[in-house]
Amino acid sequence: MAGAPLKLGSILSFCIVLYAVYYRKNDVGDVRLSPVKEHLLFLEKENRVGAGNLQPKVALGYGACHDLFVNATLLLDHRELKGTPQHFNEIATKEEFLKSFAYFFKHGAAAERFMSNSKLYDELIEQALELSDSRWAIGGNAPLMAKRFHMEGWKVLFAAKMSKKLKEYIPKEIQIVGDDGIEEVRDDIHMILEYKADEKFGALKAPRANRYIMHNDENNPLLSSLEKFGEHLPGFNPNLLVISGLQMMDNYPFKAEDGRDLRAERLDLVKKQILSQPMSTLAHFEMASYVDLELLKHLTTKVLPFVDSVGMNEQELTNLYSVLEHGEVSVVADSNPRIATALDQMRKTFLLIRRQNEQYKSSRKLTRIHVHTLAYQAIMTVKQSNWKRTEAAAAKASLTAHRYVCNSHVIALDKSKLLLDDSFSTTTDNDNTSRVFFEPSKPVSCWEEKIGDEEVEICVAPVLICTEAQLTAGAGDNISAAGLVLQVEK
Ligand SMILES: *[C@@H]1O[C@H](CO)[C@@H](O)[C@H](O)[C@H]1NC(C)=O
Ligand SMILES: *[C@@H]1O[C@H](CO)[C@@H](O)[C@H](O)[C@H]1NC(C)=O
Ligand SMILES: CC(=O)N[C@H]1CO[C@H](CO)[C@@H](O)[C@@H]1O
Repeated sequence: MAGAPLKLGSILSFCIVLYAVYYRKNDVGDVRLSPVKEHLLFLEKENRVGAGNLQPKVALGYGACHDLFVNATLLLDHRELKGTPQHFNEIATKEEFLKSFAYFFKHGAAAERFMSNSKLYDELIEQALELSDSRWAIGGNAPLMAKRFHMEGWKVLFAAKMSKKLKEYIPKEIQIVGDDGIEEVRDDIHMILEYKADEKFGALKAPRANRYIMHNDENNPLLSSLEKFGEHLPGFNPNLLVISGLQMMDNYPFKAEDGRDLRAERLDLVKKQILSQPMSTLAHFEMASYVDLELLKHLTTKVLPFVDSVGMNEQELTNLYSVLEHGEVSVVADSNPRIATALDQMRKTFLLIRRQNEQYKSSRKLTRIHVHTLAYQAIMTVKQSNWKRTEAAAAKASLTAHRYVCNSHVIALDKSKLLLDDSFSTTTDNDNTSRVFFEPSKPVSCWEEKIGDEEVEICVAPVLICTEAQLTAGAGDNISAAGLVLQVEK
């Protein structure tokens, strides 16, 4: 007789366990999502810029292109992939293309590659245009970041050679400099091959949504708008100068007939352009996906020592650190790194660039690093530097990441998830003092620490990851610009 209540008891506890499992899977996320959203929005609302005569000014170089967005797995046939996925610095054949795409797809890693075979490139564009959901948009770091600054109320100047047709994508208030306005320009086309999380390519499965970019540029590698930009900078007198688009020189050694290194010469002019700015103008460099070691080394001597700020994703951070520390390119890295790992790389990168600042006797020193990943935004700024509102900037970058990927201004909680645990280590050096508890009602965690001789502030904001990805390419431009918007005071 004693069996019955016991049975009822165990059924009851079984149900509780089931309920708990169900609850954890479906609702526990929601419990944190709502306060995280509310507080991120609160930080954004409390920190507006660009009103009235306090309109800050930004100038952005270099280049623009016409982006063709394509569904990667519809364009490419996995059955044509012979052999194993493999990485190539540049792509010359269809076989290399498939292997290279498969390599990054498998890792869910962002990539940007040059295709040296123009005939194949044009054929692929034709095939892409036959697919019903392919679409055109304006591309290039400078115009995308320019549009974002404009949306946020800034006055914007940017440098690019572009056709009249491409210029129609740019709001009229934005000033474009770069061509003479007489000669018609042929726009460079970039193909953006998109894929979603868990999409299949034959036997391969993408661990996260991402994109593989292919280009075959003619205008952009030469930074053909650089000189015209230089003519306009003194009159415009920006508060912020953004240097981007240099990845179009990747795998373009540009040797002149007499053996001169034309690419190094163009980069020397970039350096001169940064140095021509008064110290009151902050300079930001937007990293990208580089594979050419010679170009990367030029960047570490001709560009990075002379800027105040760098922005990048997790792949680009690992690559930059690897080049600075080991003189080696890192082709692919963890597409969803732990916070502790990313922060350690940020600290080391900071110290290495600081060493470059000294070696090249630069009057500017690195005072800001912004790293954006799928799961979080991390911004480090030097105390006593000119960067403001790091906490709000991280929040805004995080909201922008969600909005961009979901293609919606409204943050829908049923399309959001968090990939963070309830606490995280700030370093992989296990010293037990370094755990930060993640409080949903105060989602952006900020703290101060010392790196080398510098006091810095670090803020980490969780991203409400969009689970129904609409867009991935260009997210970095929106996110980096959104982070900068709040950090510059006119
Ligand atoms: C590409 O097309 C396939 C098949 O229609 C679809 O399942 C997938 O979601 C599409 N991917 C993207 C990124 O739109
Ligand atoms: C960290 O804490 C654990 C458990 O509290 C302890 O066993 C370990 O020795 C600590 N490590 C350090 C480096 O202090
Ligand atoms: C989500 C978001 O803010 N997207 C913006 C990214 O930037 C472009 C301009 O380049 C805007 O049109 C988008 O609305």
